[in-house]
Amino acid sequence: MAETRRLFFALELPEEAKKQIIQWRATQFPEDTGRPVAAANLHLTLAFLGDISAEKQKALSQLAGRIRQNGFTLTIDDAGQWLRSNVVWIGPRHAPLGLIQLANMLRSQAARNGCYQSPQPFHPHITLYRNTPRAVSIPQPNFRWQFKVDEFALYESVYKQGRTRYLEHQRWTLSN
Ligand code: 3AM
Repeated sequence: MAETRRLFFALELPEEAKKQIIQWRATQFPEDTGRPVAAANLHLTLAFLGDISAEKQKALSQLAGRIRQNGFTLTIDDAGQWLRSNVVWIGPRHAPLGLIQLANMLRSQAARNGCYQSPQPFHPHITLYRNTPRAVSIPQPNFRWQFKVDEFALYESVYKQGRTRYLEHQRWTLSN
């Protein structure tokens, strides 16, 4: 069988934002909340592609490279839990149009190339905990992390020796 890779497009977070998020998380949630996502793995997923061939990766990378849009400012000022997927997340209360446009474009390119896309609308979020065993009390979002986004990237999710790592494959700059 041809080799495949588990790939997704995402936004990386600035190091400073990651530090602040980790500090906030450590002070706000009990230890048994769930499996905390490692600082290095904090990201905002734009489009999940699934396990795809090198050929499909190339086609989708070419399409991603043709996206022409400006960067945008992202404000992370909300938090919540999804009981269906058992995750605790933070994200923007109001997603900027640029973020929605970028994700919708990547998701429709993926769908047109045979990558299953969830019919649910895009809910931009950064997962903080996975496998949350029960409903947790979500603290008031007493934060407002804001940063400029002018790049996006293609990542591979690699699961090895019980750990998930995200390897960056390619990165694109957002400009008109
Ligand atoms: O950042 P989050 O946690 O939203 O949940 C996975 C993670 O996104 C998501 O892809 C990102 C990198 O692994 N993911 C994994 N399997 C998925 C699937 N079958 C999926 N998203 C949609 N459908």
